[in-house]
Amino acid sequence: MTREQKYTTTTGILGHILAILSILTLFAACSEDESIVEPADPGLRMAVISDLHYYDPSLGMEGQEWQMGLFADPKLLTENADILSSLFTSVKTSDAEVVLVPGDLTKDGEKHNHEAMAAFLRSLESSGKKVFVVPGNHDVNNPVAKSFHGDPAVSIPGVTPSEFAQIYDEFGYGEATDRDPASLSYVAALQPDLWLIAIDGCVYTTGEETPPTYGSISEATASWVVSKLQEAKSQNIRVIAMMHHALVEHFTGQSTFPVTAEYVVSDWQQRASSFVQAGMKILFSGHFHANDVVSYAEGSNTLYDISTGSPLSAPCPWRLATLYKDGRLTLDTRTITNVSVPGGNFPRYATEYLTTGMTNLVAYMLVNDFGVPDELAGQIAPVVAAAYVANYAGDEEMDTASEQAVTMLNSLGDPTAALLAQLITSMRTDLPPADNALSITL
Ligand SMILES: [Ca+2]
Ligand SMILES: [Ca+2]
Repeated sequence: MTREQKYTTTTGILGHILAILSILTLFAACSEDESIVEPADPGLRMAVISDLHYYDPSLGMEGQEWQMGLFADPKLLTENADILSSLFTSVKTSDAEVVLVPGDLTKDGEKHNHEAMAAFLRSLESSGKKVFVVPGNHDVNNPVAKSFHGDPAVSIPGVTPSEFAQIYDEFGYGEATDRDPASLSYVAALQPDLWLIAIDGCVYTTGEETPPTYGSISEATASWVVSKLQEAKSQNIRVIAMMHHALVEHFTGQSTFPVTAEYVVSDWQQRASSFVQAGMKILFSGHFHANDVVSYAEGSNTLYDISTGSPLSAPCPWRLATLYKDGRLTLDTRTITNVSVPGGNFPRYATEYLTTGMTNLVAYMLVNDFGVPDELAGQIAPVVAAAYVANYAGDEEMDTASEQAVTMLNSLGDPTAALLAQLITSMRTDLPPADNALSITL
């Protein structure tokens, strides 16, 4: 072997050793990085669908009583089956792992419609979701559960509180780790370190002609909720709450205006105060059919009440909420768009339906319930209706027509007119945070 050959061979061996060393170093660096960087937290993905108000079209949609119902409560009941079918398809194909339904599963608590709703929810669970429900004011002991095959409408069976829990056994009641003896409230584990407290704030009276719209959390139920919040805190378990009625006012004076008071639970300040102090940070609600988020703070504790609108009221929304381990919660709003309607444009159809329906209803109420003269009622009803449409959609703002109407109403020197001016202003003044897309840290 010549000196030159020997040198080349040595360089070759050294080169190999160096190459192997650098590869080993690279591997070491990679494994070191993997041990430091934890996999990204995908968060718990939740779909929120509220105020579904299912009514099986085969129960009939004919007669004056049916039409009167649509007049008194202008939601898209006639189209409900197609709308809900579109909604369930979207939720099924979403990446949500959990589906929360904060009440009003049926039109008026009909047993037939509850059983059909349970079948829809079962199909969601078959697609891999976990569904949790809580009742709304329309769902239990409802005296107006009826079928509408022409006049008169005929009473059909409703459900008692225990029948409700039985029908929705797979959607919260059966999985509950604890149930409130005084109501249909329960606790279920969404993850080992995350509980859902489903609160039933509905009032089940019997013998009334119509079901109560207002809600109230009894002393017994409020104490039970607080004890569950304290238990969770002591075990370092995070909590999400849901309830049909709002726990916090969603616009200034909501609990004092005659037409909106029943959408926030009675004694809401007292209940919100005790829940926020016990550690509640987030509550999903429905009932008012509006997309809205408000916060309620006491000291360093803040609670967010996230209200989700109804698929049967424009803009026909549902939500996707993601909760991360670091306490971030992101909210994303979807709307139902692909429903076949006359004219072909479902979002426009839904908005026009709500605008027309609310205008007619508000005009009727102004004249008959508040003694407003016909001409003024005709002038103001479209402005109030537009305020509802804007409030339901969320992230609402004042517009010129509303400002002019408010100035005119305030110039009349009449208490009813002043109250209307206040209602329009409040419903068009969004309380922070944003309503449709946001990221908050709990
Ligand atoms: Ca807001
Ligand atoms: Ca709002």
